[in-house]
Amino acid sequence: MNKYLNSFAQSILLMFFCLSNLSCNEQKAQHILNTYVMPENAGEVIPESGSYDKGSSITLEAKSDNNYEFTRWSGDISDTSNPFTIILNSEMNVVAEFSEIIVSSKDTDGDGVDDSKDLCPSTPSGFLVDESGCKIKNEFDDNYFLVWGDEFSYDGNLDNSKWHHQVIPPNNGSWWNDELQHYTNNSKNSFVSDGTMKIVAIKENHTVNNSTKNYTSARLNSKFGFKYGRVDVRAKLPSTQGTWPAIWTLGTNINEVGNYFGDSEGSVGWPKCGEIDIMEQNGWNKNELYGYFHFANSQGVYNNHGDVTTINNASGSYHVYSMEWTNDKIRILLDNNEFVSLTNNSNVPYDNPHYLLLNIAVGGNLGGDVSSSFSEDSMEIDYVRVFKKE
Ligand SMILES: [Ca+2]
Repeated sequence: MNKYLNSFAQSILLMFFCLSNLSCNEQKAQHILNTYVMPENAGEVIPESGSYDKGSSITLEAKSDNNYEFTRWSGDISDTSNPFTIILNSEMNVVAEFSEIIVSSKDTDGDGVDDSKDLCPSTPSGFLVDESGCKIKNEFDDNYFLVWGDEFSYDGNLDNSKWHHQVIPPNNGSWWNDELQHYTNNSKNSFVSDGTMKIVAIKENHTVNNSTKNYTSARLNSKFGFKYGRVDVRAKLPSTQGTWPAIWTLGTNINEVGNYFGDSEGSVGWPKCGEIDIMEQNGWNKNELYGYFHFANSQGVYNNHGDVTTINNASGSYHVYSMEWTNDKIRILLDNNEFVSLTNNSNVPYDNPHYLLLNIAVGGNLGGDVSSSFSEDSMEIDYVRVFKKE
């Protein structure tokens, strides 16, 4: 109470004093200080803009927000000190300039994840990583990590950086095995939607180099070659009589015209290049699945080895079709259960890189008679993944 009275009394006294003395008005004169921040939202200046007594000594402090640092004062002052003290003898405009902090980027293991975020900073080259920079483990076998794949988490045409369409019939205007289709790169024969890739066989006439076929389909090559590893493909198969879907590999050294690798990795031809059929389904019994090896033995003579297993509801539900390939064994698996294997030794040609093929043939040796009611049918692929051991 006393303090308030004292203060009130002082104000009254000062008022009388000032009424009789011009210099008092000069002492009470104020000036405006305007403070600005550049760029906006980079930080703040303390104190804020306002009116202050003429001649005031004001200490300005620039405070930066995250990702910015103070660089200099500009406007009516020019200095780099912070805090900085001014004497307010006139209206002043002061700008606090900030600059964005660029975190020095370094990716020591070259996996695409900056060291500052990389929880696994020494990933060997060739392995794909998650957002923490760590290898992606195979869901069935802890020894394998992802090196290539397509999750089909996009819409429209296939990812051109990963897939090649084989469209040139290599066998005098036809494909092999008396098949009835041409393969096209038309988007109605292969496309991605709703998280899966579709290969669609269609009953329609199509002509390539004066050769007309009554069905179209797609035959894809991975633009990725690999030696040894594990392949997992999760897929639903077609159900119509006469369709012959396949998930398989060939040596990149095949000399077949129109395949992605051409003769860039040798041209030994088939069967010397080696073939691994991870999944084939015939056209007449959709509850049977083939896993097969076709190859030339050490004398260059054609040979094969394989087996058939039973599959239930291959068109109505997804199954995982897999192959594990090491320098001493190749295993073929359905839903992670091995049903055929081949010893890999000098008698078989399985120590060269292979590429993946995905296709539906129509008719032919393993397609058989095509249903008269066939109009179109598809293979739906949820993912294709290739893994390697570290
Ligand atoms: Ca890294």
